[in-house]
Amino acid sequence: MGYTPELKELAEKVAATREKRIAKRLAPKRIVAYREDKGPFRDIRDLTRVPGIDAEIFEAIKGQVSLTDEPGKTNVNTADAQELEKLDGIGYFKPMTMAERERVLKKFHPDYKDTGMRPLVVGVNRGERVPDEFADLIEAHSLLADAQIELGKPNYDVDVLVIGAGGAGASAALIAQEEGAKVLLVTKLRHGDSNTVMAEGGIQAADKPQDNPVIHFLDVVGGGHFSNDRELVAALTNDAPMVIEWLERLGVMFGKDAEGVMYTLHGGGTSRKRMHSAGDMTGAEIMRVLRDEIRNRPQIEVVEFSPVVELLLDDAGHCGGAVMKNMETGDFKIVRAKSTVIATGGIGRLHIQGFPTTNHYGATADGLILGYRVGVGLRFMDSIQYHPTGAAYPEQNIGLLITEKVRGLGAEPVNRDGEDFVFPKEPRDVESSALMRECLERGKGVLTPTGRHGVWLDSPMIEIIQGPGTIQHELPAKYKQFMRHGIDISKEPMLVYPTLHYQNGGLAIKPDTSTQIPGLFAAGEVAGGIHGRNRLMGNSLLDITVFGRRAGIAAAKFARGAEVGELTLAHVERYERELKEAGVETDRTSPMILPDYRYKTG
Ligand code: MEZ
Repeated sequence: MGYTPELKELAEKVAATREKRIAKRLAPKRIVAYREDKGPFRDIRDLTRVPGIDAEIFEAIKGQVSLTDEPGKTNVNTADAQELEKLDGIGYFKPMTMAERERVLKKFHPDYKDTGMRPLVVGVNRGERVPDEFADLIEAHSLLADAQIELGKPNYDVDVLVIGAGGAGASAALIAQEEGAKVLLVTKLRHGDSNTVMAEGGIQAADKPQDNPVIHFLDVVGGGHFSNDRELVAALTNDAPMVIEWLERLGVMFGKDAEGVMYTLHGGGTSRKRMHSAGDMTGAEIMRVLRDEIRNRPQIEVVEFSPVVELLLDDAGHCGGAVMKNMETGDFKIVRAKSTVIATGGIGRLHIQGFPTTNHYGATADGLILGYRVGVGLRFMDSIQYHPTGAAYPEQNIGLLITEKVRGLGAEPVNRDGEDFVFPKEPRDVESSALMRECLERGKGVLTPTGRHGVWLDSPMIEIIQGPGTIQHELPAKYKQFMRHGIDISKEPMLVYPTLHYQNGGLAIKPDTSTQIPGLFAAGEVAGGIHGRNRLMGNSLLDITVFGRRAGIAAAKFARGAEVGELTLAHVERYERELKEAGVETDRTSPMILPDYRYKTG
């Protein structure tokens, strides 16, 4: 199938400017000067006539300046270029200043819109704004509201119950078992069905000589607009090198150079190359190994197709397990557990503000609902991450992830006129907003045959910069995914537009993953505060393993000293009363468990 003739024509404009754009990239110490008002400089000494460029500055920079006939919008990344900021008419896309970031975010990022969010009317975070789609689930009845359930005869009796079997849940289960706990791992789909397997581009860890966890910490906090919980960030970045070693020991095959040393790349908002990857299937590779490891440990029991529908508290207010539903028979099963870890992942399948998503089918916010009903507070739930590069074409791929590694390897976003328009490695929220601005305000995006907006992601740059064969070696999944539709991404660019990728917020936790309910822990995407208002690439695979491991340790430790009292669902009754008092009249129930994509009429 490939591109339509109209799109092919536009893709040719990208090819036409490619060489020039790459020349700028490959010569980062050259500054290309052009004056918008008076046309190109004809002589390097023209620079001395520009206000702000005195003889001293001229001497300092003249060796790095070359002249061009190409109007503005050139892209030069060099600290020396800052000297030229005073010179009018120099166009290049260095990272935006904080003020520029704020401006583009406020105008284009969906979180900053007046619509699409509302204050909650029940629970710990009453009065705080969250996306409407999520509020609908919070302000909904329990699936057990009218159920008669016998809690006195549990079907399972364990030390540690782990809910969710993606990367965080699997890490928690492994470590809890190593700590001596009897572990039950339950999941609503198959073991491993999770956003972990959808994560492509890498996992961050400051394990190179030019890097360290403090620099990583600063990047994370800067990327999160300084809103992150600092103690959680310290846990994340300090544990990172150990986690890479742990994963490698278990068998994860990270990409290595000819000397056998793991190589690393940049991601958006990272000041050092610290992205470790396994091609463009890093999450799938990590999940493969964690799942195998669990399958090799018969001490860990795994129950699939069994979503948890409600947590259980005991008469002392401690978490004492959960009620799960067998998806095949519809029966409810009771798990009594001395401690419980929620690791149910994200929210993408709620399609916040109508966005398509990169997320797996089960990402329906279940753990957030379970935790909120027993009284755990939420943080940053008004902050949703839109990955800058979701597929915008072909239609079958809409919203699927085009990993940030594509930009990490050298590709850049380009508009319909073949121009670059943004530094390619801004933090995600900023990059996404810049892509939206290019389409929605500047009218320089590309319209697909079904009327979707997109910009080009110039993937053929990668092989010119990194060498032939790089795409098939480093991005094998993307290559195949597009080849299936007749598009060779090593020769033609991809059409992309932001897609719903991640919930930045979640359940409030401490660095050991404990929540305010004794015996209840949370790890992975379901937890909030680590990434503040914007997560950087590669910190999610890191988060799930760092905090998954920490949850395993803390839950096993808690279980060692715990006795479970009488199990109750009193909190459900309380919640139902609260809904009534708040005047919520609805027949909605939650957790959602599976998204409903049926065609509806009327
Ligand atoms: O951390 C992520 O979200 C990730 C690795 C995504 C990607 O672009 O590949």
